[in-house]
Amino acid sequence: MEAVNGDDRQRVFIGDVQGCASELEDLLDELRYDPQRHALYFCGDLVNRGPRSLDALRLARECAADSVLGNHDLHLIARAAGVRGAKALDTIEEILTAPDGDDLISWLRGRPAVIEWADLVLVHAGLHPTWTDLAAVDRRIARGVDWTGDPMESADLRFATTVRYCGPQGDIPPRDVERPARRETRPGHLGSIAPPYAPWDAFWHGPRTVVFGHWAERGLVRRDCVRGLDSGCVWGGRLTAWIAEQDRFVSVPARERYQAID
Ligand SMILES: [Mn+2]
Repeated sequence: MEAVNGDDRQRVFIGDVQGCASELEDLLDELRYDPQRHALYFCGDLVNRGPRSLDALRLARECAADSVLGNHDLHLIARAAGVRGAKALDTIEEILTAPDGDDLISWLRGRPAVIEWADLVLVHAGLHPTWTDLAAVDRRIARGVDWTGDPMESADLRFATTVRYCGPQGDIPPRDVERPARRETRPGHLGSIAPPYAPWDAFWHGPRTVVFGHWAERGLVRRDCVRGLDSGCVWGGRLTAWIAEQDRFVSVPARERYQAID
């Protein structure tokens, strides 16, 4: 196996956990997770909507995993900072009151928006078509985000953690542009949005492979230089891992449908 950054462990990427810690335990069992052999990376959104967000965060830390920031992680950080109120489907109160809550939230706050290797890029939602120097983007985010305010005020961070469709210059479709209805989206299907808009990865041409999550309605994505891992565990789908060195998906079913798709 080729050594990556002096580390010969296999890189295992895990899709959106969203508090589904039981399924994360099942998935680690299924992978025969071994910290000597596997380096774990999460696609972001470790927390919220699912039943065990606190345990999901603790387990990620026990595994010495890394993660990129997701929109739900940012929501937790903003709630902890007192700049946002609770949303109806939030399941993160237990983190805000836990004895190790501050420590877990400050760990999350230190996660980057993008992690990159010579052959791969990890981001929660997607990459802006005009981003060429990702390290510079990440530095700009790290410098620019005011963590005492709402981190979503950073346009770069908002894009990386929320984009689904965009135009060739990264413009987000106006609200009145028709998007494919959920019932019309199928796993792996790109969606029939009107040009110039398209799923963000239509503008990604490699050569590196981008690993992302965030888009449960679209489901698993396996295209040239793109791997999408959000298979909707919290919605009653599956929790999916992708082993980079084997180009192999491993997944386990949700034990329950924790949230109904509206
Ligand atoms: Mn998300």
